[in-house]
Amino acid sequence: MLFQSILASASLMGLVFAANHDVKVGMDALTFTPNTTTAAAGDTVTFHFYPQKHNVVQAAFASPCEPSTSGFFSGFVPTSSGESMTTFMITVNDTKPIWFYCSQAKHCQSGMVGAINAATTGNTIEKFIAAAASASNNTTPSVPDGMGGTLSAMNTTASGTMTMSMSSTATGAAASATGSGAASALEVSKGLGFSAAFAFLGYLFV
Ligand SMILES: [Cu+2]
Repeated sequence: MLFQSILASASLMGLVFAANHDVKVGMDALTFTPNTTTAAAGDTVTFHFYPQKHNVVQAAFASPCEPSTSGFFSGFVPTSSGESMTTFMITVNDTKPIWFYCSQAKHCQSGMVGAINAATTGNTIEKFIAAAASASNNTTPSVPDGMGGTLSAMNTTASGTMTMSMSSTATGAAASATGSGAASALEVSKGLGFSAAFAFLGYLFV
């Protein structure tokens, strides 16, 4: 697939040093698939969205269906059928657990939660799911779409040529991380660098 070859090209150019991990959002009913991901510092996690309308919101372990301070937020990514062209990518700064949920309707309470680098004892994904089930609210953050990460869109034209466009609404304000797993200013700027690199590569491929 061209996207992989673009990533490979970027890697050859020395721009990408880390692995990416894909998470499907709503592909299997109200779930993240997989709902736990093990990632190294510097890795990226890319969320892919399925019908009907989901999002990804960063939470703290202690409050599963509430946005964490300075956490990431994809915004709602609707798609009527199949995978959306829009993806949301975050960068993992360290191996501390990162918790997230979908704030649509009662999806969080229904088990639409997930984690990166969750512990296997103590604060486990199972405990997070259980806590989410009894949360009284499911809250959508009042921050811009794409906060703390990078929203991107891939489109396939009739000729089969894939073009890419990327944007990021992450700002310096978004990057005032508290160590809860939110992307730092450095990582956000790195993400913007990737976007620029992709734009450049996209130009080469068109
Ligand atoms: Cu959802």
